[in-house]
Amino acid sequence: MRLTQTTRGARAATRSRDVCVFGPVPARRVASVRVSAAMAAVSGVTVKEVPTKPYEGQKTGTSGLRKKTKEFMQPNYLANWVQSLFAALGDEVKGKSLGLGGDGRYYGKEAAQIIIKLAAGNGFKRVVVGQDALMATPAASALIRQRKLYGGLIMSASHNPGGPENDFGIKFNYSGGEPAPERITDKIYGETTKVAVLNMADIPDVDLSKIGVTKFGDFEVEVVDPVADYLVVLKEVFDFPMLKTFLARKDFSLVFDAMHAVTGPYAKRILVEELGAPASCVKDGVPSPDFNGGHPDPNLTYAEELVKIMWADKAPAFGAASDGDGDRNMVLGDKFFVNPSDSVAIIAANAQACIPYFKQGLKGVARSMPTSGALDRVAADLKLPFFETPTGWKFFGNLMDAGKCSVCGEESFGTGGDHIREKDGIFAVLAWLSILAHANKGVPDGGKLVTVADVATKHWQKYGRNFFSRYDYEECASADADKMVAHLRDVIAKSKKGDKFGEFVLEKADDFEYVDPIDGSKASKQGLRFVFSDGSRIIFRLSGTGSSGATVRLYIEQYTNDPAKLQLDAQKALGPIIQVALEMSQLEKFTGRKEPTVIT
Ligand code: G16
Repeated sequence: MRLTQTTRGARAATRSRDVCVFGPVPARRVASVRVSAAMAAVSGVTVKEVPTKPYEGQKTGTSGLRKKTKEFMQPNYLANWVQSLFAALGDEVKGKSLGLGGDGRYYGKEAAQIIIKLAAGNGFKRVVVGQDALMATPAASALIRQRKLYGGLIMSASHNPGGPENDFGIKFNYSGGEPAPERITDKIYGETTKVAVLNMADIPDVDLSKIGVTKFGDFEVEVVDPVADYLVVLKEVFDFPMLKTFLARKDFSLVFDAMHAVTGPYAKRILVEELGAPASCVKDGVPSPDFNGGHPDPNLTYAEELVKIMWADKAPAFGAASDGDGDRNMVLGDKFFVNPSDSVAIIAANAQACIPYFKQGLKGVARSMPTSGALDRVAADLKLPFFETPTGWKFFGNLMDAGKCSVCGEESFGTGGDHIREKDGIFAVLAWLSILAHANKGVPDGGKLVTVADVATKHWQKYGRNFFSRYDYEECASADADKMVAHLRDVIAKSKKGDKFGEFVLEKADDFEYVDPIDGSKASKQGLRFVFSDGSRIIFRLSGTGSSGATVRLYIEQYTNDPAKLQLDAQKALGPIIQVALEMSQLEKFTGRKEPTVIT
């Protein structure tokens, strides 16, 4: 990047001391940009009114706006959305503090500078930003809560690949640290269709590589350690000394795959520096703008290097991976995959005994609709309030704020607790390590270690097993996917209780609708589901996180409590119901796809 005069000045100033102060910066003359002193949103900061025109399609998906990086890099594309957000929030942002960070992907640093200028131009008094514009999503949620910020912007397209040819994204989280609810995202979208002026503070770029405060009049930018606030929260949740003792066992070893994404620095700090694990346990721990050309999605397909390690002859006892922005997780044992739907159920079942933060017991639990019913059985056993929400972490926020949910999870490799308001990959790792540490308390080092597989098997023996699988058909033509959905709606309309689909007898078929028990808001068309008399389910949804085309998701679930079947391979156990799903949807006919892109 070529440095402008002012940028060089700013960099030199921030290098020389921790706090640098700029006076009002003289407004530059820019063609068609109006500079108005009356627009000084914060004292001492001049604001330029930059004319702009709306872009089509800036509608927020399951989690923020995700598009191709090149789309985001078009003139004012990002700025339009951010300005629309601030317009949707209105006057209440004036004088407030905004959090900012991202997963380190390509365009993040430039985007941060644009956001800082817009924040100052729209009346925020302070931006608290992670060093080098880095901040894992759960850490951003923790930062917002710890520092009582008005909210925060997270620059990430999560598990989607990064780089100039791939994806970028942005989302807003509110003061509780939770992703903005639909009533706000709908409002933002409305603003994007009419945005005409960007309020840009006329300030130089800020050096984000150095921790410290930079002041421009009454506006300030504080660059912070992206791990620190989050670590404080995690220490309140987990018993760090117990974990440290456990990780010191000679018969236990672990590997954490950061997938060249944001969790590398977190894993080094938490697992290595705090808990004493060897530095070599962190794989691919340096964040890279394009995730080293990889797809930072912690599943059996995209985390194949970790899978190889965990299925090798002398595999570590524990393996985990996290995604681009650190909110997803995959947990593995020695040659053992923990399905995310099982993972949240197992964490919930063991939370009170193993995790200090939950020692009074859980207030309730929740899962997204497509997630398997394993958690339901734990809730029934522990007599806990239970909630089934649409896909999207934002739906858990109200339940947590109302004190009705302590642990929640999704089949999409998301697990979390009410310590923050985002799903939390490192939380899941520490939760599993806590469960293992507890299970091995009486086992001498070098004795028969209770493994991840043992913990899961014990759980299935008690509750039965919900076999679960998800088939993803990525980047289908949107029109084809829409036709398949229309066909399935037709099947639902024509179906009735008692109809037979293969060997399965229909109990009900519907398009999932959710009424939030706290604020009464309604979310419709949240997935087409077929529920059968034995509790088996087939669900179809279109992903809301892709950046092009349509990703069809097919979720299949079947329960057994037959001890002889507990250890069956999930794909084998689910074979017949998968066939039923493919036939009823005519997926191949509509999409032309013979095989899924990813099987979980
Ligand atoms: C986001 C949401 C999750 C959701 C997931 C998948 O995760 O936060 O709640 O389950 O997308 O959504 P979809 O099935 O619509 O693609 P992330 O990790 O991508 O931010």
